[in-house]
Amino acid sequence: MFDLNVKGPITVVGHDISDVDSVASCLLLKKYLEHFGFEAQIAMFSEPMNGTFKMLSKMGVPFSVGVTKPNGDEQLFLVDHHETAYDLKVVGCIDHHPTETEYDYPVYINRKASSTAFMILGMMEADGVPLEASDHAAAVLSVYCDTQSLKSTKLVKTDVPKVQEIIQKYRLDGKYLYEAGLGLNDLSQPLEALALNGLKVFDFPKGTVMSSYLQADRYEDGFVSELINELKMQRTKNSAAMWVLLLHDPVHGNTVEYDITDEVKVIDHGALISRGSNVMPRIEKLFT
Ligand SMILES: [Mn+2]
Repeated sequence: MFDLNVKGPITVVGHDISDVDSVASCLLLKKYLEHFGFEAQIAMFSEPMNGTFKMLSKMGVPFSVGVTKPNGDEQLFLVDHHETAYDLKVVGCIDHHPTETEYDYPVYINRKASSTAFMILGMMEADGVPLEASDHAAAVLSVYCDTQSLKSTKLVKTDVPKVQEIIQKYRLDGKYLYEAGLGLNDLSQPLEALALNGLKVFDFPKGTVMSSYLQADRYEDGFVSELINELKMQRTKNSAAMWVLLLHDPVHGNTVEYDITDEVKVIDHGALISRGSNVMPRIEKLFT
């Protein structure tokens, strides 16, 4: 185990708007610290990212914690980030976003890894901490979520055989891992919730533009027309000049854009594109 000289409780914390990797890292590190006799608790200083607890629970890792304000005397152990926005003492950090800056925390581990939780799982194994199926499930889910289902350049390729071995050994749901990792929406949710997914409001000089998006691997025609009708209504209700809907398909690599005004203009991009860099600059010009 790393050399940690701390008295009193240690507060393990992920980054703000915690994602699956942050929460999984908290769970694993807490267990690790407790195994070696430390008192540890998990804190969350801001709401987690939408769906984080739900995804973990679907993988057999039921956990949730409420948002609290720091009281000032916490001793923080940062996971999945290396700098805290809070004015609190930091006693340790384990992260996978390597930086040029060196931090003088008593424990500072920051190297390339498929996910922070997967790195902590490896440390636990190496140090003989007893592990359960749920620890493996949390770590593997965090890899999928952090690497867009093993596709992004963040993936450390040598981790893949071990990830696959864990999936087989613990009979994890590979299909769910894949969908969760790509951030695919569950299209059986109520239409209004789907219509407002990823909502952003842009106040341009010549009018307000609202935008939402979905991610799925297929969209039925009937579903798309119902969705557009809902958004026509939402546009009127919110007095927006335009509603930009993006239907992303990360599996086949395509985005279809619907520019909804009194008419609907459809643009099939033929590639997976980004709202921030590919769509909004063009829309902004129309309303400036
Ligand atoms: Mn991460």
